[in-house]
Amino acid sequence: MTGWSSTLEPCSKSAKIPIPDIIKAMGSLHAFQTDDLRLKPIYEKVLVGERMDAADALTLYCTGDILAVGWMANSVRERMHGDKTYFNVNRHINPTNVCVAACRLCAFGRKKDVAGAYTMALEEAFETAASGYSEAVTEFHIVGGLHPDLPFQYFLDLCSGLKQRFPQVHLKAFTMVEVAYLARRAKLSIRETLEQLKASGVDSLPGGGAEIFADRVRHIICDHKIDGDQWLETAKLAHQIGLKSNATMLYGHVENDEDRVDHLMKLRALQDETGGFQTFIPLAFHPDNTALQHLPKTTGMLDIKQIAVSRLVLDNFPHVKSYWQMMTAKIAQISLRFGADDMDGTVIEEKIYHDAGATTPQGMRREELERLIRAAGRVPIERDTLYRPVTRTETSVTVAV
Ligand code: V47
Repeated sequence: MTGWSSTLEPCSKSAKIPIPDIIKAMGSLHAFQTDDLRLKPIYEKVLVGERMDAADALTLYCTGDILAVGWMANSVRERMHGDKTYFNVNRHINPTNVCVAACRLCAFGRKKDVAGAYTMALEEAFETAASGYSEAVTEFHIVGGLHPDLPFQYFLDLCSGLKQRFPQVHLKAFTMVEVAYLARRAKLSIRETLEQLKASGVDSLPGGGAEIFADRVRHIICDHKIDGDQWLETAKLAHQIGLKSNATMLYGHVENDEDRVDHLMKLRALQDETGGFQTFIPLAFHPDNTALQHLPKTTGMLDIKQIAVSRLVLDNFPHVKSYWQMMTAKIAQISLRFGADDMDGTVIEEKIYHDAGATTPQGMRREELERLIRAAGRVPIERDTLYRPVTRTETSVTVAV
């Protein structure tokens, strides 16, 4: 206990100690402990940096000892990033919610002539982009429905128009599902489609549309989307032409632990091959207003565990993001001690989760993100989409290259 008395003030003065110092002092006191003997060999692997296999991953999902899993994930996270915790100042743009797919998981997509369906004219999309610009955003995150009539040229013009107007903003645009659909409509190969999107200004791809790769699950939740292998193949092609991407996993619906493990293993195998993934983002299923609204919402325990298991299994992914919009700010903050090193960004206007019943705010100011990160005992680092630190002054935004 000598370490304790030398680093902490007596209780009566504890209110004056900054929260991060208290958390750090506690960290050094806690050795790994668990009553679940199945976790011991996994702990041995974590200590020496050995890769988890599928059986380990299943054990991590099955155990009730969330603190032991969190301890291991946190130690890996700290080995990789120390206290650094990333966020960015971004704006979501959803150019259309018209979608041919009718996925059961989704509350955002609409058929084109029904109430609530919208498609932005290009000028409208540029105005939407500009309305977040007062925050000096460094990223536009652009995703939308699979529109049956919009020509490929619309998307090329959207990206080149945004680049022309906002040259310093990174365009993280179009999921693998959208890319594959655009390719089909334009009668181009996936590679050609990606090359044209890149030439028009796309800088990287978001991680959406991955859902769960297992066919059995995909048939239930998103029957009309490309299958898991096609998603992975599209990501591989993107990486091959020099576009980084993220990857997601939608959990908390009809999948089981084996499906989740299969999903993580497939992503890890592709990452071994290409190294093109930056960030893994587990997405909690929001059932409201979807065809699966009879399903219960995910629990805090599952959300936290999903973050921790992802960090432990995806040893070749640089970052695990706890997307505050989807997790809630409170769970996202706690997950910074369970494996996550990124909270996503200011967002400004979120539609996909809010159509599905999310109760989080539409956006968050950068000061609030920083406050949450500091209160978790971590050091906030504003990043650009490629994880380069961003420096702000009253009048300028600089990215360290
Ligand atoms: O692909 C759709 C999911 C994704 C629901 O790359 C739903 O940085 C829960 O991918 N309940 C789009 N999830 C969002 C996405 C994303 C978000 C934040 C950051 C990044 C990134 C990517 O949202 C879809 C789908 O998996 N989704 N409907 C729903 N009802």
